[in-house]
Amino acid sequence: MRRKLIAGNWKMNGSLGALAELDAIEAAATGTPGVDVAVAVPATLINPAVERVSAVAIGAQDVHQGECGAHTGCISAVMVREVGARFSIVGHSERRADQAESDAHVKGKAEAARAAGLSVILCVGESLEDRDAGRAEQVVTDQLARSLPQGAAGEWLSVAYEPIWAIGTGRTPTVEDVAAMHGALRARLRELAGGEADAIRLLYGGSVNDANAAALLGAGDVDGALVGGASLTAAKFVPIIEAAA
Ligand code: G2H
Repeated sequence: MRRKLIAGNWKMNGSLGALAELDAIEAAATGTPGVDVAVAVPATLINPAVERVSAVAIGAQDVHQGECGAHTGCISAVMVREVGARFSIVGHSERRADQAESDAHVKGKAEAARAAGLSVILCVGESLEDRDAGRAEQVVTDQLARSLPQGAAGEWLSVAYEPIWAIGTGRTPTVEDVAAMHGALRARLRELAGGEADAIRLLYGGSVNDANAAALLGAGDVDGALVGGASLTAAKFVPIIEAAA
């Protein structure tokens, strides 16, 4: 009942010229009607990307938890929605680390995004230290509990499990480890979101590429992927979309 979602995250990469990659990504999205395709671009590229493609949902990589005010350099959910964004990532581990975002911040950002009419991809994930100490599931499900927005519902919320040690490193957990973590997240969602829990998509993120996508997407309770480096070009991203079909 949950449609697959393949979402790209361009991070601090891209330019007006790079938007040409979206043309072939859009063609792949049109050719795989059973898969939802999205790309989170830098804020400067949201509007030109929205004007270029329609079959690919264009989104933001972060929003501020407020609507407007004295927050130099920040961008609100209302602002990105006005220029055509359909969703925002919140709580990516790079922002949790670089901008010291807490779970409370992340929850506020998710709620602000929802209030502005955006869908949300909420990221959670453990460090290598947590994994090696055998506490990964506890850490990640606790992070989920603290950052889950009020009224969480499958219509607008996806949760991305991104082990920090797998991001941009070429390392991935085993398919069994991914399935176990997604099972733990689903169980915690059932406690937290009641009847909505089974409608919320669980994405895997961290070094997804064309070679490992089919196996990761085939793991239990994996409803899609959040893809960084391999989403920057259509040549690398389209095979991942096709693997989800
Ligand atoms: C994890 C992922 C995208 P990459 O950050 O969110 O990036 O696929 O480059 O590991």
